[in-house]
Amino acid sequence: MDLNTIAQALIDGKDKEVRELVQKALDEGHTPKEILDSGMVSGMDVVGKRFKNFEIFLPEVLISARAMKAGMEIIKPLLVKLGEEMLGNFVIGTVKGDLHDIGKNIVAAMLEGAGFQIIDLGVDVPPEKYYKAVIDNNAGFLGLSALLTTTMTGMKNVIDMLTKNNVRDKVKVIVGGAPMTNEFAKKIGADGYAPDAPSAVDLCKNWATP
Ligand code: B1M
Repeated sequence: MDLNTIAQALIDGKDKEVRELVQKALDEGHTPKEILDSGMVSGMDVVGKRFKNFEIFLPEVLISARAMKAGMEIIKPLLVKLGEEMLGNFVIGTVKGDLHDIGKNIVAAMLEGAGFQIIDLGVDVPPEKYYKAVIDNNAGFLGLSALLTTTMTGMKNVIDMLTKNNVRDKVKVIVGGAPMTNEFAKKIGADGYAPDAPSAVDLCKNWATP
């Protein structure tokens, strides 16, 4: 089957259809990653562009986001199953003030698939909550996601909090999200930046097994 049909169903916000098509694609032998990249993420890209150009509005975006979630419910366990070894505890969340979690969830699922133990704090996470989770779980990795230019600046507050409490050198910090750049990551003192989920996995696996 053409994976564009999944993208189109997602654009149209048809969650039931997305779920059925994702299952059909798997049954036909497409890999979870192909379905994610060429079906769901490419559909969400179109939604993003249309939203940006004022061709669609928030309700449509939300409906597509719900369809994305429906597909992810099938894909996520399969991505997770691909991982074998455990590479360490990994705290992840979307920063304070930011409710976008689709990309963060994909990154978390792929990291889990790669073998990290994921502690997902969800969205709108304040610096204290990240800090506490790192300490409580003795985490070696921390992932910060932000999709808004107004919230990405909050990432520095999280890193500053780790530094202030003398744990900065015990945890590798990776940042990501659409507005992010390598330069910004360096400027705020993160250890690394990844533009997408597969690059995040490569980078963190390198840290875990140098
Ligand atoms: Co929002 N939104 N949104 N939105 N939204 C954007 C981000 C925006 C670019 C749209 C636009 O104007 N073109 C824009 C931000 C502009 C800016 O800041 N410069 C925007 C805005 C303005 C807003 C609101 C302010 C709108 C309003 O209310 N007026 C509002 C803010 C709410 C808040 O957070 N406080 C808002 C709300 C929403 C919805 C709730 C409707 C919904 C989110 C639903 C949800 O996440 N559960 C939503 C959506 C869906 C989008 C777009 C259309 C799609 C985002 C998405 O899911 N992309 C988005 C436009 C766009 O990005 N094209 C937009 C698909 C996802 C797979 O990609 O998240 O980039 P992405 O994740 C990638 C990489 O970035 C990377 O890997 C992922 C997978 O490859 N990555 C990481 C992400 N996190 C990472 C972490 C890592 C490493 C890599 O390490 C830890």
